[in-house]
Amino acid sequence: PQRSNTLYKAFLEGQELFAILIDPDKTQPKQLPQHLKKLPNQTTHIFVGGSTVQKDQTEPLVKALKQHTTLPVFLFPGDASQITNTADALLFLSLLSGRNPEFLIEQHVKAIPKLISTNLEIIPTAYLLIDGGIKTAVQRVSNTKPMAQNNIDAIVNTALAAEFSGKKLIYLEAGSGAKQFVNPEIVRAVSRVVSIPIIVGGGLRDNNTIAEIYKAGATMVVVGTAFENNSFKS
Ligand code: 1GP
Repeated sequence: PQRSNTLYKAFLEGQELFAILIDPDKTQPKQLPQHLKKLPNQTTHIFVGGSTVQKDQTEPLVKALKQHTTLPVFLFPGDASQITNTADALLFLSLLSGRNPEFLIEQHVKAIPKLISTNLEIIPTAYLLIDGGIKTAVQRVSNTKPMAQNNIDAIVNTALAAEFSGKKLIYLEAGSGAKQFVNPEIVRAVSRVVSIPIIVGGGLRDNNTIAEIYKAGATMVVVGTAFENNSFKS
């Protein structure tokens, strides 16, 4: 089979990418038209996903999104039940900061019946949970510990091990609603050694911080909570 990598190419083009994360657990399809009106101008992608999404919540939301926006819709799933062929791409996430086989390989195998003949563009993504100063949903649901922000060597080594294992993206995640976003120092250290693009999310609320994150070497940032509660400062 031929698999496309058209959407991945945008990550290699050097543009600053900006994703808004919509959690099907928090947003109903009928709220979308209003919701999308407040998308920041710089938005290039919509991510859909969450840690505690019920089985049939994702597909109706993605279908509604496709009616209201032409931005690419990427699945950012907490587990295999959140996969729907109605989106454009799938971040095939391995939680490499943790050692729970469920999120290293088990959910991936469970996803295959849905993916075997999919048109989704599948992007192998290393997902590293970094301590965001509060116990986040990812930590609770995945039953793994985040990496300490001051353990930069371990974070860098994990990111490089991910690249050498064939991952195409590194996602540095402080967790939704994090008090402390991923320190730009961490982004800088990772970007010095890896050659694949870096995504940063968790606790980002304003464009000044985001500018620092890009400057440190991130290709994409992801904003969820600040968009949901209308507190994002552009
Ligand atoms: C995406 O989980 C984050 O990586 C979103 O975090 O909700 O804190 O923006 P926020």
